[in-house]
Amino acid sequence: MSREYNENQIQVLEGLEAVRKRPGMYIGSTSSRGLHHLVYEIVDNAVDEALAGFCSEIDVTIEPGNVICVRDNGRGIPTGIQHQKGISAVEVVFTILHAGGKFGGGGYKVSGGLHGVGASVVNALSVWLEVKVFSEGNIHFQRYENGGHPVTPLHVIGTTNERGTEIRFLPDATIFDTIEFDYDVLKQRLRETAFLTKGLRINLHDKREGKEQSKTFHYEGGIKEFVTYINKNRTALYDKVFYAEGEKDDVMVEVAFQHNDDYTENIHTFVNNINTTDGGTHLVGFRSGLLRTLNNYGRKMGLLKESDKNLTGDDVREGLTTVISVKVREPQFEGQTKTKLGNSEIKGVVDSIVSEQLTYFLEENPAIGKIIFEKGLVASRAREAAKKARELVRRKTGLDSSRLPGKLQDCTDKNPENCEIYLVEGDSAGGSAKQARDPHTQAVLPLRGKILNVEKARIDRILSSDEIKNMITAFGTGISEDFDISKLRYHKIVIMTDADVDGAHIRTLLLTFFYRYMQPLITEGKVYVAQPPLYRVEKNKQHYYVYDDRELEALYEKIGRTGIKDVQRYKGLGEMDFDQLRDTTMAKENRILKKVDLNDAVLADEIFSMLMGDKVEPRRNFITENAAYGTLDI
Ligand code: TTJ
Repeated sequence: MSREYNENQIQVLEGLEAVRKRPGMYIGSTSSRGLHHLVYEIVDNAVDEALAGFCSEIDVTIEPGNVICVRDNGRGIPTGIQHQKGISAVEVVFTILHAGGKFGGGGYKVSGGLHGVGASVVNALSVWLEVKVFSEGNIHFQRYENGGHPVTPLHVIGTTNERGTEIRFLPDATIFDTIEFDYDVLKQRLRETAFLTKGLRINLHDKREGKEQSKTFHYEGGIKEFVTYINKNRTALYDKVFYAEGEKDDVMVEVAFQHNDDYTENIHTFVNNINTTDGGTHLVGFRSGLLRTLNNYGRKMGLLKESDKNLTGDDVREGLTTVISVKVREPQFEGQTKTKLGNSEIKGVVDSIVSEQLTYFLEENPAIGKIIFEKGLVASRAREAAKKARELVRRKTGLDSSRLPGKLQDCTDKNPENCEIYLVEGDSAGGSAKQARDPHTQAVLPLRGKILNVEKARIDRILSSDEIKNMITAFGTGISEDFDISKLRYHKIVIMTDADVDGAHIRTLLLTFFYRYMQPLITEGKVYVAQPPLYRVEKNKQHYYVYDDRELEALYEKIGRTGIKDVQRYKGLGEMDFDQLRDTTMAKENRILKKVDLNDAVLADEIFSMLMGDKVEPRRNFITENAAYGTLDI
């Protein structure tokens, strides 16, 4: 069914070729992360149809062979000929760059956002892609191969009484580092998408052999349920979740929050469903509306005396979990990672919607008003005390000085760009690491046991922990407001813990600490996790290192089960000889380092609050669930 190419189509194919030449420019990277972006690109189109009010359900399936299928029950991509190009609208969507937004009929398009580069980019990066449109009684079909070349025209292949669009594609393994999809990564993202689009049902299925599972996300309460979800392993201070919704000057605003008894703030902000991890004007508007309204309320109710100072923003945000979602017609994203909302008009809109509806909420729920305000008052007093303690600690320990911790085995190279610091669990592993390292560029800092639970402690206690003080002085950066990444003494911070539950705990604690108090370390990609092997297998004088149980099975398949001389299972780093540790985990030529991103840290924080929090039930559930998948070694 091939067809002659006209000039238009040749241009089109050149466009898609450009995507294949520089995929990173379009989807961020060709790592596993970029791979998963392909799915979001496609799903976002269906979400747009849901936001427009014409789609209630989306199915996302990982099929055997890592083929992705996305199906919605919307109106279907238009199948008629587009006069401008002389090809069908479907073909335009899949072969012309940046054609994503053309058929949306206005609206607040998700697919025009951050990586909203459109379905044609997915097509360009696929071995093959098939589209089916179910509309007006017919099933329309087209297939593309080899990076977006149509191999059939759009044609009718049958009749139907369903409506919707279905896309199936196989990512190109010559472009991506891996085409193995991670169910949990998609699960996390699709859950978030469902929270942000209330009423929308999203079903995720894994149909790969041995991995069969599925999950449905459907939240009638939208971001209100998102807040409940974030707080589920924490102890909420009151049972309602504040929720405000409004539209002003063509901007749609939704805000939900609830306080818990922790000391940290959890805030997630979104613009057109895109996670704005650097905040921006919507966040600023929320903060000012919240603070002014609470102080007005405190004055009015006599909770603040005439001589008392107003609460500060920090006071009212202690233990506050918030989700903000705004829909903006022409969002401007700023900052290096383009994850900060710049539109100045949004601040006032969010401020006024929050203050108006919060004033009303506090009047209706005076008991909650009192709890919130009193939490702020306690925080305010504690903050004053902590400030004094912190100044004292700073002076006593010389956190700002260049005196390095005694436990640190520093490297000799003083250029931070060449230097790495290994954070190692326990003194004995620290000893092996010291012998295994390259002393020119690799420093080792042993950490003793569990580090402090930073979710449950204010800054004064955090700063009195030796392990934390050692890290701060070794890094040279300071902490929280004083944090300065330009002073970082090592450009790689490598967490190296045992491959067991305790190791996982310590890793989680460290990530949580970095996430809460040294976040730029994570956003600027300075933190890594070392991957020590779990087994050493010896056969015929050859040895093999294996990183998990699945790999061990695969190795047995490959080399055969007979004649294996020795299988050593490393319980901890300390059991490895230093040369084994060097060859497998520390030497730059061989080692595998996993770079930590903000998603990992947020997840760590979530897992952490569950493992370490006050509630027993979620902890037990987590441990049993994960023990079944073998990710936790219990
Ligand atoms: C646009 O306006 C006219 C009616 O159809 C609208 C439309 O394009 N709807 C639409 C597109 N629904 N679903 C899609 C879609 C779904 C997936 C999974 C992938 C893509 C590229 C589009």
